[in-house]
Amino acid sequence: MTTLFDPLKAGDLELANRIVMAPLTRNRSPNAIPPDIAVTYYAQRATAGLLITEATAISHQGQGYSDVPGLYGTEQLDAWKRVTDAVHEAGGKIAVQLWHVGRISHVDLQPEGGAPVAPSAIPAKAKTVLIKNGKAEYVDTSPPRALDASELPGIVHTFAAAARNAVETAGFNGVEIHGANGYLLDQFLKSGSNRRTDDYGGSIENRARLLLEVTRAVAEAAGPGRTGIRLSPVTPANDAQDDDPQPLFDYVVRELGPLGLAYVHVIEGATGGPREIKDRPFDYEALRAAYRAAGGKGAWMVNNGYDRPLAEQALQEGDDLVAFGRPFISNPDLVRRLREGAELNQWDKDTFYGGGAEGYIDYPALA
Ligand code: 8OZ
Repeated sequence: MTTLFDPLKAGDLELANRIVMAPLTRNRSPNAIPPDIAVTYYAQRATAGLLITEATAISHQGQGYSDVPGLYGTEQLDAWKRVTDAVHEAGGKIAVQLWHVGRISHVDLQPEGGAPVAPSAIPAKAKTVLIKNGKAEYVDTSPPRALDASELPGIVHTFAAAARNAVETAGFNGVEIHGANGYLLDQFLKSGSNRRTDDYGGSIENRARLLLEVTRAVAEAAGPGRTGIRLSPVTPANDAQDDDPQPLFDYVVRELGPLGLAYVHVIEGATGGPREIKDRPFDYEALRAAYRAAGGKGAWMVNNGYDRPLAEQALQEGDDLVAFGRPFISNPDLVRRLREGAELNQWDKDTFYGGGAEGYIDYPALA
């Protein structure tokens, strides 16, 4: 019987166990540069089979929150190299999450105070975080402008450049494309945010086009066996909605199947909330089956509200990896605690976003 503590080869990634640290936004990177305490934070958690970093902007335009890190400047890459060196020294593996927020941004965070970009000029009913005087403040996202089709190759290129820099310069073992939670690629996928009438809107094939172009380009840049992708078929996060998500996501994973990716990472239900949403049913087993039927050999990673019993059940049912989010914030040694059935430290929501060492690197490990 497979357990959470068994190793797994996911594409080119040789993972010591099936427990993944989910990407977790922490807003502690002024000027988009990961701070010294990020080196400690990630190294403390290096016993995870795989660490996925907090979402990391591929460009200034791709940034939507105060003090989130980037992957487009030399100082950012140098700081990330210190993180990956420390994780490797501690015996861990780390992938960076490649992020373009699309319309989930604010003019204060955009180049020259411009409007955030989106598939269509439809404002999101969503908030973002601005940090003022060290305090996180929730503000409405700014109305976006629709991207011109001529701008899309540049966005594909920027994802690929970030991926190449991530593995070649910053020392990451892999990259994860953020295709979830109502950010740019998810905005293109979903009918609620995409009203385009060109090759990137309308049919399922058209709405999935940008995500698939990005995935192929990133896989070529980083190596397919070092590339993963995160999807969230039915999350309402950041005003994401699709009229008919099952055929949309079945199509997406069928197209991903032949690419030879390291893994597909699926958020089940509402991100950080209920795993089942009454008016948004979804068959995740059918999704995994569609991926496998299309030749997909990558690891199938699941996420959202898992504890040890539920995670073990997922492995018995054919999932390969389980990503834990908030439990990893408050338990740097989560793998050991799960193995030993030890009690978990409770997390403090007030220190999730912004601030310094407190609530970040001061959660105790077992003696
Ligand atoms: C929480 C706060 C800000 C951003 C996501 C990147 O939901 C995020 C995020 C989460 O994917």
